Formats: sequence, structure tokens, C-alpha cells
Amino acid sequence: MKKLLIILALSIAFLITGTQAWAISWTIDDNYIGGTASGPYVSPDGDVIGPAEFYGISGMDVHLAGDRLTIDIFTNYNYDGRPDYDVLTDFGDLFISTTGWTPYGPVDYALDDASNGTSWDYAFDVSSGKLFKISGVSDAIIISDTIMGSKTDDWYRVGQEVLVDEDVMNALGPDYLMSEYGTAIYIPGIYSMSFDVSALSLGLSEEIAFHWTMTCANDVIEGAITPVPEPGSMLLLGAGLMGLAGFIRRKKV
Ligand SMILES: [Ca+2]
Ligand SMILES: [Ca+2]
Repeated sequence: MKKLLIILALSIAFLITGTQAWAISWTIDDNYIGGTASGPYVSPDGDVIGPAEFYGISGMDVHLAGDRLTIDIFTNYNYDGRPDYDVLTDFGDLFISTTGWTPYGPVDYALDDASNGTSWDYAFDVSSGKLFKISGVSDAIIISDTIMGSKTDDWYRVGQEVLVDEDVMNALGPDYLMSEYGTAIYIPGIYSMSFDVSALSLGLSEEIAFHWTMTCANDVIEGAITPVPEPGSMLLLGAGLMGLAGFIRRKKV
């Protein structure tokens, strides 16, 4: 019986610690609006400025495999994909919070912008593939107005964080600089960003929040994942293992 308990304890310990090495995926739907448009052409639900087939974001998948984090944004927005494009906007950087997702205002978060809600700790710079710690760095975040405000013929979503200024900070950690940089590529229907998160202090039980949009912020997605299974599912797993142990014991008798 003692031996069985040890095996059981080891199994549970493996299941808990082993989660880090497993590939896990989450899906976040786009239920976030985030601020107002600078002009017309807003979709009836307020979520997209301009044609949804060009700017709409439907959701994102988050994959964690060891230390590799991959974020797939489901969108047809493609900087290089439109021959009529006058190159006024571009893919934005990815903002990450390890201290929870706290968007401002009621659900759909139409009142949330860069000045309120979640504070972002890190950013993945899609043009360089580098990861930055942005919390505590003044002027690290560039908002949509700074990029789009001078372009009087274009409508954009105001007050949204869209890029980071890599000139005001160093990429995260000397070790990280030695390793490969991350990647950001567009494949039809998906903007995929992938990078090593070993330099990030990701707490395994903490909520990790994400924010992404294009530099005009015509559609913005925000949301969060929880890396470890909920306590409820861990309890169920434990109960299942206990049941299994009891079954094995009964069979032995
Ligand atoms: Ca915000
Ligand atoms: Ca949105």
C-alpha cells in the first residue's frame, strides 16, 4: 500500500510538473473593441473599422511547447497582400501581461484603450523578432494616434497600443540575445508570431494576457489564458487516480 501511495504521489507530481514540457493550446475569441474610431466606416457592432475582409480579426490561438510560444492571429489583414494598398499601415507588435488581464469598462471593452485597463509587461517586436520588457520604461509604447494621426485621409481606432519603440530599451536578457530571434510571418488567413519565452518570468499559475492589432488598430484583439489546469480539473484528475489505485488494489486481493 505504501509503495502504491508513492507511485500515486509521483504520478501526480509528474502530471503537475510535466505540464511545462507538454505542448498546450488555447483559443481566445475576439470579444474586444477597445476605443473609438477617428471617423466613419465602423461595423455595426463597433468592432471593425473599414472592410472586415481586410481588417477583421476573429480570434487567436496560443500554443506553448516547452519554452516556445506561438501566437496565431486569425485575420485577412496582410500588409503585402493588397496591390491597391498605399502602405499606410503595418502589422503591430504583440503586447504581453503576466499580471492578469484587466480591461477597462463593461464587456466588449469599448472604453478600454492604452491609457487604462491592463498594464503590459513585455512586448514582442515583430520587425526585429526581439522580446522587450516594457514595464517601467517610459515612452516604450507607441499608440495608434502617433502612427496614424498625421494621415488625415485615413480612419483609425484612437488611443490603442500598436508598436514598441525599440530605441528606448534593450532586448531582454543577454542570454536571449545569444539565442535565435523570434519570427513573425503571414500565411493566408493567419499572422503567426513565434518566440522563446525562457527569458520571461512566466508564473505557471498566473494568467497571461495578450494584445495585438495592426498599426491603424482597425480591429484589436485582447484576451488571456491560464497556463495550468484549473484547480477543479486537477482535483478531478486526482480523484480519478485515487479511483484507479483503489481498483488496482481490489484486483490484487
Ligand atoms: Ca487598455
Ligand atoms: Ca476586436
